[in-house]
This record gives sequence, structure tokens and C-alpha cells, in this order.
Amino acid sequence: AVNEKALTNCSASQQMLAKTTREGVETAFHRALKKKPCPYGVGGTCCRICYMGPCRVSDNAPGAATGVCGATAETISARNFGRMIAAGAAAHSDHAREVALTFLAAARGEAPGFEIRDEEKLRAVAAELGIEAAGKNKNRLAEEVGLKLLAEFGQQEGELHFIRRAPAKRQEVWQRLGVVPRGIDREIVEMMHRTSVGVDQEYVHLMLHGMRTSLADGWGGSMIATELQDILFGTPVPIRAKVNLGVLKADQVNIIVHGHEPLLPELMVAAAKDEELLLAARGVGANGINIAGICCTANEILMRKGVPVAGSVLQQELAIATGAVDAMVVDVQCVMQGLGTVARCYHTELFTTSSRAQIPGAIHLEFNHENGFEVAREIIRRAIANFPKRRAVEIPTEEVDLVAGFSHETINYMLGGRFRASYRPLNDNIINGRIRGVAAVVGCSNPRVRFGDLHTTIVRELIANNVLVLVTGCAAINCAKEGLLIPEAAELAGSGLREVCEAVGMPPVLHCGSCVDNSRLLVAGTAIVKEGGLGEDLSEVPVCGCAPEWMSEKAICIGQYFVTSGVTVGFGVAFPSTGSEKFSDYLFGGIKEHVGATWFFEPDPMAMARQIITILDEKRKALGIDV
Ligand code: NFS
Repeated sequence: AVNEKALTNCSASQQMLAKTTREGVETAFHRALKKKPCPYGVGGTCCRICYMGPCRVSDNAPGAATGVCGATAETISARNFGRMIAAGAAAHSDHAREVALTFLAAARGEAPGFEIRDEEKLRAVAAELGIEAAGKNKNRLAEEVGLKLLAEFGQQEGELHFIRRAPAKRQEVWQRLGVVPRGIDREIVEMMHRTSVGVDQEYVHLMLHGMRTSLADGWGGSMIATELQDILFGTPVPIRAKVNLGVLKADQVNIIVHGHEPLLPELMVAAAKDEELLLAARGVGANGINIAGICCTANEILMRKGVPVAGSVLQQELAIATGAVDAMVVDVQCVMQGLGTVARCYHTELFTTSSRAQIPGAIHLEFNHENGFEVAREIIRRAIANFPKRRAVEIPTEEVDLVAGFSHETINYMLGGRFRASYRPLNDNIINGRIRGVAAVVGCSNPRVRFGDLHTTIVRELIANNVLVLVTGCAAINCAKEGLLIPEAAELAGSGLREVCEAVGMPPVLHCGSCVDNSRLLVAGTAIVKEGGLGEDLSEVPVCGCAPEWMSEKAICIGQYFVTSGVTVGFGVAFPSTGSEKFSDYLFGGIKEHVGATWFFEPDPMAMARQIITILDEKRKALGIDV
């Protein structure tokens, strides 16, 4: 028997879990109940890097202290950790590369349906990159910006450009440690090399390169993705929308876009307004074409278009189980292979669309920047044809309001007012204590913990204690489902934070976007430093990050680039270094001497919230603003 209430705090998901259990359909939740995590793998001390093993080592198991090559637990866990960082950086950066290539094609007029939308941001970024803008039209300028940023992937020497956005003091820290990234791909490749058998065997030395690789993501690939997407699709501004499985409509053709790159989904949203397609939908008895998102694709088109969000990562199979999804379109990342099986149990057609990812049983319709509109239209046509084949339909009614769209630019305007955009009011409110500090609650959900509950428990406790919360990724979606992303949620905040939110009309929890948009948080944090009065480095400002329900390698990479940037980060679930005391001591302590911040591990959500508050209070004390 499956106890749905123990698995999640989300009532719509509970309903769909009961439905799938009843119908004999297996989801990630069911599979997780059947499997226990490998006890060596969970602590990071299972080595599969060469074939003298695989070796499972443990600090305290007699005869198992090293692998066949002599590698110790700290070397093995540091190597595995480094590879997680590299994989995470690769994922974000390959997404960024795809965006950069489409951006370039759009600038050259070779990508029908795409155009440069935010010329103001284009000009700002061009100036930052040292590109002369005078006398150039937007497409010509965009071409130069695209080429310059694209070159940073394959760059061999020098420094990534956006590194210079960081506070000067932080850049000095990186220079001293020798961790300034030279080129995005180069750092990822070097991490793979250093962690292959018989290369780098010193855990701190391995981690220094882990830091450099993480910076190549946070201040490199992810930041490039965010900036180019903003220029291409528009920089987000506050926007109202709806979230949870109730956004699926019984009387409309429902199409879910799921994955990460907002390229094809942007075209699908536009194509869904096509008169001819709407007419075809009416022809099969549907009242419209409803596009909804899952995972970070959802966050991208939510932030810019207000497209409804069907759910976060653990709802991908549950969405299909409503029986009302006529097509699901996926590209890359966080897409479960289990979708293929679940889709076969209902009428849903599953489409893979990236040249980099296929799933057995799915229909592969490859998207590239030349054929985007045709692919978008073809998928919608097939979804329409599929609509009459629905069976076993049961759509949960949960459909919750949210406000999203808090880019760095928006926060600037929102708090400062349109005529004096600045972070001054935020800094002042932190200094006078109305706002205790800022916490980022980000990352995935993981069926090993009660889905959604950790995010929302932590966020409720933080805002009650006057901590302004920034959310991204699946954490943002889960908080939205609990009604925490509307201005009215200020009622749940402590009196200081509440006062600030009510004065501005903003929620106490700000949705800053997808996971690549964690780069926005680096920019926002830097803006706080540069505004003045709260220290000279990110490590001095009362800010903290956490990913309580994490599961992806990408989350480890994000956590590491925050730590390397001077922001302490807490993770829940389990932590992949705990098999080695030495390596854990470094990540949870010793690393502070290098970067002024650490990781911490705390599976209990209330304890996590308290730990974050303690960290913020310590920072306040050091700044002499403890009131
Ligand atoms: Ni982030 Fe976004 Fe969600 Fe986790 Fe996956 S969708 S990139 S990795 S699961 S937050």
C-alpha cells in the first residue's frame, strides 16, 4: 500500500498517486519505495572510475580503507564530487550553447520565429563586453554579442567575461586561489581528466578545480543562458499566473512542455494562438489549446509569458496520469525515462525534440532553429488529433495563483521605484533590521523526502522570521503551489518583512526563474554589495542558500558556485561526501578559509531554517547591524 500523504504535502499529487496506484501505473514515488540507495554511493565513496574495481571504500571498514589503486575515501569522494560539478556545469552550459547558437541565428535572420526582443539589455551587455554599439542596428550588434559569448565555451586562455561582474574583493579571492575560469568547456574537460584514474589524488587540490569548474557555470554558462534568453525573449517583469495540475483543462487540448531550453516552447506558445490550429481544435470538440509547463521549461515561459505551470519535477508522470495530457514535449534534463511507460498507459503522445536526447517509445521530432515553427505546429496538430482518444480522465482541481518575474532588473525597479531604480531601499531595510537577510531556496524535489514539504516548511519559517526569500527551479514551483508567491502571503511574514512587502506590493517570496537563473541571484547579491553598507564581498552580506530536496548533479554545481562565490549553502536529503570524514570536514569547514563560506548538511527542514537564520544573524553581527 502507498501512503500518499506521507509522500507529499501536495494534495493534487496525492490524488494522482492514489490514481496511479489504483490503476497499476508505476511512478518515481513507487520505484523509490522499492529501492534503497546504495550505502557507499550515498556517501560518495564508491569508485567506478577504473576497472580494477569498482571499489567501495569506507573510512572505518577494516580492509576497505582504500581502492585497489590506493585511493583513499577522501580522494574518491572528492573525485566523485568534482565529476558531479562537471556534469552539472556541462548541462547548464550545453543549454547555454544551444541558446547562443539560436541567438546568433536569430541575429542573422536564420531562425524564423525568433527575434531580438530586449534591445535595451542587448546594448547594456554589449557595452559590458566592450563591443562598440554606435551606428549598429540591433541584429548586427546581437551577432557580435553572440559570437563573443559563444567563443567563451571554447576559449583556452584568459578569463570569462562575466567574472568581472563579481565584487572586486571576491575577484581577488579567486585570483589568489587560481580558480578564475579560462574557458567553459576547458574547465569541464580538465575536471574529467583530473578525476580519471591515476591523475589528481589530493582532495583539496581536486576541489580547487571543482571551484573553477563551478564558476565556469555560475558566472559563465548559466549566466550566458540567462542573459541571452532575456535579450531573445524579453527580460522578465512581474506577471500573474496559475500553478498545479488543475491548470490542465478537461475541455481543451492540453500540451505539456517539459525540460529546460525555452526555444521550442516559446514557439509552441506562439503557435497555440494560430487561428487554423484553433479551428482544428474546435473541429474535434475542444474549446482551445492549452499549453502548460513542467520543470525549468515551465519557469522560463512562466517568467516571460505567464504560461501556467502544471507542476515540478516529481509531477511529470502524475500529469500524464490525469489522462488529460494530449501531448508532452520534452527536450533535455530532468526528463524521466519512466514517462515513456506512463504515457503508454494513457493516450498521451510523448515527443522528444532535442538531437541530444531520445526515449524508447517516444516520437522523435527533432527541433532546430530553422524548422522550429513547423515542429511546433506538427506537435500541436498531433495533440489535437489525439484529444478524442482520452480515457480515465481525472484532473485535480488545485490551481493556485502566483506572481513570478523577479529578474535582477525587476527587483531593482520594484524596490527602488521606477525613477530611482536601485538596491538602496533593500540595503536600508536589511541595515535597519526590517529584513533580517536574504535566503535563496532552490533546487529539485526528491522522492526520498516528503515532496514539497521541505521547501514550504523552510520558506514559511524563514519569512516568519523576516527573511526575504528568493526561489528558483522546482523549489519555486512547490512554494507557488502553497500560495507563497502572492503579495497576500505577506500576512505570513514577520512584521518587518511584511511592512516592506506591503509598501511595495510584492510577495515575501520572489520567483527569480529557472535553475540557470540562479545566475540572477549572483547578480542580485553583487548589486547588494555594490550598493554599499553591507560589506565589500558576498561573504559579508547576510545572505544564505539552500536546496533541501535536491537530487541533480546540477544542484551540486550550483551549490558549489554559490559557496565559491562566498555564500554558505545547505543541502538536505543526504550528502555525497559523508563517506569520507576528511573531505566532509573540508566542505563543511576548512573550505571557509579559502572562500569565506561553507556547505552544510541538514535533512530536517526546521533545523535547516534555524541554521540559515543563525548564519544571517552572525553576518549581521559581524557587520555591526544586529538589532
Ligand atoms: Ni534544476 Fe530545473 Fe527541477 Fe532540479 Fe531539474 S527542473 S534545472 S535540476 S529537478 S530544480
